[in-house]
Amino acid sequence: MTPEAVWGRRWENCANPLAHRIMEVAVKKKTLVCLAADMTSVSELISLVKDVGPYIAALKTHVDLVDDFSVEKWNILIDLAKEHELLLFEDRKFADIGKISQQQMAGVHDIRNWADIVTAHRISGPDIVDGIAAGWADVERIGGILLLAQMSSQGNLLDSNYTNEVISTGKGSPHVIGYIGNGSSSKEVGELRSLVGDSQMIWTPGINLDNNAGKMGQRYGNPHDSITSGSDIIIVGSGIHGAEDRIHAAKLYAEASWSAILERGQ
Ligand code: 6AU
Repeated sequence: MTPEAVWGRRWENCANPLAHRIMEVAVKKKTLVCLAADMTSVSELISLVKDVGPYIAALKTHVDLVDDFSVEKWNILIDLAKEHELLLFEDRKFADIGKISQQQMAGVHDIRNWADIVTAHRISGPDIVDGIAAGWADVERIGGILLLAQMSSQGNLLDSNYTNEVISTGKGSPHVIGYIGNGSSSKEVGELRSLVGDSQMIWTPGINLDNNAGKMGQRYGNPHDSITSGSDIIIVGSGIHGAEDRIHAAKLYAEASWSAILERGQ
């Protein structure tokens, strides 16, 4: 199948080249899964990606969870991600003023040099988008930002007014590839999709085939409901890396996501 046939309006309307890249990879590998690889060592990350790389479309990291970080080790992970055609997504959740966000793109982890996508909160003002983009520009790279429009954690402060502000900052921005939505609620994902329209993506964490697995305020919905309500990529962490058989689990999430996008149709 072609990306046009699978993604329909989204393919036609998303102008960001990174959005097209992820949509192409998703179709080629028949998966809409972004792996939340929340591991604490580079070797664990590498072994996880070796196992489940064929069943995922993007790799999300929290580089500050890794206790043995070194540029050399991280480069091995980057090469492995490339082998599997995975976009690298650092879930940094930038939240500071624009200038500091630009500087935080550098620093010890040098996110600007390897991440294709990062997350940012809108809390400090709209200039955070320019700050992050300037970080990439400093090393002559271009990346995409996912703004947090909703969250999956209970009691979060991102109410509907806040969500509206996030969308008005992101809409039309060449740097904003899309938004993080609350995957645990298909109602909220549907509302977010109506606000966003077809020209940007929605990625949803808070996804687990076991609705009751959430710990410390995390809430879960399932891949099917999230995608048919308007999510484009499901972000799955412990549902895969915490499973006894993680290859089997990754296949299950990939299949569920792929059948849901085909069902969603144009
Ligand atoms: O599947 P889990 O619950 O093991 O992991 C969910 C992942 C974690 C969180 O940092 C992240 O998704 N996340 C985010 C993101 C992606 O920004 C936002 C949110 O509202 N909830 C959430 O869990 O790596």
